[in-house]
Amino acid sequence: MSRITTLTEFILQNQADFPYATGELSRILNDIVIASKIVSRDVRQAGLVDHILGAQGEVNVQGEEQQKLDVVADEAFIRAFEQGGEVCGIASEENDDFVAFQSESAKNGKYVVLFDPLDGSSNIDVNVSIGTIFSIYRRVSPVGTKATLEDMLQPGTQQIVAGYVLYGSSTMLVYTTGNGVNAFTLDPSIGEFCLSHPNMRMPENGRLYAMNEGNIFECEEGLRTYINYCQSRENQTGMPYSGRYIGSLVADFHRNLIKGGIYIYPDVLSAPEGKLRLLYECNPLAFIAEQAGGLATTGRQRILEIKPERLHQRVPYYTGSKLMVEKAMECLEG
Ligand code: P6P
Repeated sequence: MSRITTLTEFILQNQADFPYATGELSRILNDIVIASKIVSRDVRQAGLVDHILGAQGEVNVQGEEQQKLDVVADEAFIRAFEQGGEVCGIASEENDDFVAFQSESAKNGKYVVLFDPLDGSSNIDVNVSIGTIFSIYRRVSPVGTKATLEDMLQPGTQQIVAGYVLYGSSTMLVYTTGNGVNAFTLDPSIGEFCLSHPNMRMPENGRLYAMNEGNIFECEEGLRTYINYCQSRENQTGMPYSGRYIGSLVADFHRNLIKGGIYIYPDVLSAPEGKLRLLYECNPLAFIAEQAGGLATTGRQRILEIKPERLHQRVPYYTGSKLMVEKAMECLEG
């Protein structure tokens, strides 16, 4: 039986990835591990514990009905970062504005974390996989002061760490520090995330495309051309691709990371800038995609190079296998 490497051991073994960080980033990653285990426990109980299942009755900044688990997950991550002492502030999908932590120790934190605590939460009540997505940046404001909006509005190329937690048939944590992508599966019997997919590589090509085709008549002609290509025998497989759309970004992304594929959420009439949020959905997954050999663009521009202007800014999103994203971009160019 091969030796088990826990995430905690892996982080310590690879602390050299952050030579300047003297353990601070490792502690933030462990904050994420703790919060992920709490959320995983609550997600697994969602169908059993009435007080969690169902809508919170509130509407978040996105205009989406907030699910109680959204709130639970948001609070779990915020609490972990605030108590961990290395993070000076956060931005989250569930909070209208960013949060600058008030304690003196937090003001001395050198990092900010942007996250979507529970993406795909509309799937909670139907027991479909959901996920947490996170990005860690070094602050640009002076240490010792409160975090600022500028700390949050950095291009994705400035990310130090990015990752996601997938609450699926198993709970997995996948992350990159810019030295490749590694995935860990939670073993509930010992309560540890264990290295299960070292040095992940996204297949250069694939035959799975993920898009809400209900939008097909609301998107641009070039995208319809690409979808027709996927459904034809003209593609490199000589057979129609398979459509696989879970309606949960993290689950669709993770499948494509392993099997190859493309995920598309374009700008459509009902969402002229696209639906997905740049800071805490598109950027972290783009960092992972590129680190695994894939691509992430707006269909025309590299996601990581976009200079953010607003906290909840949305962008069109094409991400996945390199050759599939390139073909989609070629079709969009007409
Ligand atoms: P639609 C979930 O709300 C989400 O942000 C992603 O996880 C998912 O891929 C997408 O929106 C689904 O959106 O419009 O197809 O229901």
